[in-house]
Amino acid sequence: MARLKVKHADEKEYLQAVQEVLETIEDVYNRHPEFEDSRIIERLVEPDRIFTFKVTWVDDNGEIQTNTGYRVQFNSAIGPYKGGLRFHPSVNLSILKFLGFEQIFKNALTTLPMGGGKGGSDFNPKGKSDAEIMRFCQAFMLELWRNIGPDTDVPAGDVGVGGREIGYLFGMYKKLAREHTGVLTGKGMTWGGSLIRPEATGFGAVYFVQHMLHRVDRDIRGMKIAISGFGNVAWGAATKATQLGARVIAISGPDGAIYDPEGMNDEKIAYMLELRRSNNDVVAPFADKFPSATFYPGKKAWSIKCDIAMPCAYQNELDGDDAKELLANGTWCCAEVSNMGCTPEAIAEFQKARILFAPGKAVNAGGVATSGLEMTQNAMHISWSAEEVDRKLHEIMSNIHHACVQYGTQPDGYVNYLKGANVAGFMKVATAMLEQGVI
Ligand code: 2IT
Repeated sequence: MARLKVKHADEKEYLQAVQEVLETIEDVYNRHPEFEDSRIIERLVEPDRIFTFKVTWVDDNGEIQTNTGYRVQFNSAIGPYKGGLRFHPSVNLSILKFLGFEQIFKNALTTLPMGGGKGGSDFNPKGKSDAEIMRFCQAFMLELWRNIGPDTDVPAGDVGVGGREIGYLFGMYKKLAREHTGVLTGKGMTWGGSLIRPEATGFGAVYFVQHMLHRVDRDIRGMKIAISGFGNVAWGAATKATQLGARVIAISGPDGAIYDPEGMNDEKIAYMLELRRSNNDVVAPFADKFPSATFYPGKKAWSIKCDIAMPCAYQNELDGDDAKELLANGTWCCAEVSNMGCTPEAIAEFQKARILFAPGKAVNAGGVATSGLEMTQNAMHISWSAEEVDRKLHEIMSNIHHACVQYGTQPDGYVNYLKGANVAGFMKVATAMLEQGVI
């Protein structure tokens, strides 16, 4: 860690992600001298390779715009590189390396054969027209296509990249490579996409929460849930939680939080999607449309009293002070759905209070797991029914929960899900690296 801090002093998100994993796997690592002999940690924290490229495109005013594109191919010990693309102005190498590093363990937890990768651009989709989004995606793929492939590296969506963007990216890949293969996941349903993939991250997260609750003889029905964000992941989580009888009383955006004591319903959930599609990145209009809702400018969802908190937006969106506020309000479960949504201080608060806390790489793994199922269907040239995919997703989330409990149960019975997820993911990847020799 000390060496990494010197080498990558300015990559704070990457250092945070590595530190969290190393701290939690320490005792297991020390029980396996063969890992140390093979320098597994030193090899694991270094990406296999990183591509950085220029993306130039012309906006609707005829102005030439330049962005930076990236793909981090982090680790392929257990399968082809797999992970999303993030389009957001904050994107830089530190963020993509943290996401790629997390993805290695998350993908291992799914039990499917997928390595870890991540990519994206500092392109800001906010306020862009559909034509501009298309031209940007095409220019991005013009560079990326030579480095990806259905058995090499399979990107998907992440923040700022949804079905529309995957469509434009896929169209350009197909034109350049002259092949129609499963090179991306999150595709449209008529051209190779998997049913349930759009819902999968949020649905899987709620299935995971159900398992956590059932273990302590509780049920999600009637629980008050605060969700942050209003994108694809928040939408899926709100949909499933509402279906199961929970009350989603808060959502949020960069502009503030919405509190709706009546909870979500089909109409409100559909409106979340509409707000997202408008590309304005504001949640305030929700309160204009629904009289039961109030908008709190500049507030986070964590200021609202709830049983269960589900961060569904960005890294470090829930800090130590937010955790204290939630705990003071009686929150007894936090399921991180965003990648690294909680700061180390927040996690420490939750664990000190002995409440249920599970990390993103376990809770949100249903998204990439269903991407894995999309790859399987593409490779077999078939498509499964929604029921079939949902059943498999259920089973995967149940297995991940089981692995967390197996590796994370403390002597006093408290389940440290963070440790459980990291150890389970690490053991699989480290063993695969050992067996494949020094490469
Ligand atoms: O963080 C994630 O796991 C994703 N953005 C989904 C990745 C994928 O390949 O489906």
